[in-house]
Amino acid sequence: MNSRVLGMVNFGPVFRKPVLEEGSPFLSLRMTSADEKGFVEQWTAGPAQASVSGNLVYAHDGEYLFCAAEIPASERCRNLTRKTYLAAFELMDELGYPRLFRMWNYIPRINEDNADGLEIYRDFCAGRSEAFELYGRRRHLPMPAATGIGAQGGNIAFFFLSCRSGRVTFLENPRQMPAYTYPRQYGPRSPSFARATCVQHDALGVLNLYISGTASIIGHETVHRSDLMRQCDVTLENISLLIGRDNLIRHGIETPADLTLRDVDFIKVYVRHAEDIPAVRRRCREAFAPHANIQFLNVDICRSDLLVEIEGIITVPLRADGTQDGAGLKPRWLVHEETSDQ
Ligand code: 3EB
Repeated sequence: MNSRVLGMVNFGPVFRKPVLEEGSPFLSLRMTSADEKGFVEQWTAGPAQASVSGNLVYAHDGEYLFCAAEIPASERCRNLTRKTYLAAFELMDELGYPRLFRMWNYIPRINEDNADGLEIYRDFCAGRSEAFELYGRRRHLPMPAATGIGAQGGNIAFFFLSCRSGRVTFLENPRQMPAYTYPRQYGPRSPSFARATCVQHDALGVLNLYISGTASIIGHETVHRSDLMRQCDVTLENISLLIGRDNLIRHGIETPADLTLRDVDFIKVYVRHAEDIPAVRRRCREAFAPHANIQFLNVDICRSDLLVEIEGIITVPLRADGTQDGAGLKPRWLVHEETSDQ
């Protein structure tokens, strides 16, 4: 069956492993409390073919691949993380969508210890890093933009987007150490991600910038450990620097106008303490454009001293006359009225 839906992700109160629902991949993450409905993120594209392979559920349209997977529960997640990631990389190559540009990883109990006393996030990072290393022996696979964040329950799950022919550029932040070179103090293996990915299809007249989960980290260190507002400010500054003119030029990307926080859309703001959400919301409302889609999710963050993390997407028109032949790949959000912008 062909559908224009590449994939749907529910950010709601119940976890359900990825399945095909009405012919499209559907993953439900437990990211809200029972009385909040949350929102659905829908990725649409050209007519897509959907299928299931092991615990991977995916759809592709000739240019884009969406794939979601559950990592089944275990005492230690390293091996199944490596295995599931490797299966995903193989699928990308088999189907011909080798350019992995954006991944999201949702990890319940992220700051708790596993059976060996290793933090679950660090255990996850170890398996993920091994998968990138093992696969890298076969084919060069750069680190994509990513989010690695807590969830309120369920199993570890991820979803990702890769493409066939788009030009992809991976960005780093000038005042942050690349995460994949973080020192050993943060775990046996570093997190595997870039700070953003730029995806361009020359015929389209737009580029898309997918901004990774961004936090109050300078160099490799968390700054302002227990100061919520300062963590918000550093996080927003990190995004500004990442998308700013100098950094884009450094990465060989030219845009007609400078990009600022006002250009960011589909912003997910992850907040560790529920009681901090009103203050974070006020700060974000000032920083981002009034029309931007923003959702606030109360989950733990991968370092126990981080209070907030922010991700988003920018679509940039490239032609002087403002014409474009498509918007590139961006999501639609179906927001339940009760929980929109309380
Ligand atoms: C950081 O900058 C904060 O493990 O995939 C941000 C984005 C973070 C992605 C991941 C982790 C991840 O290190 C944490």
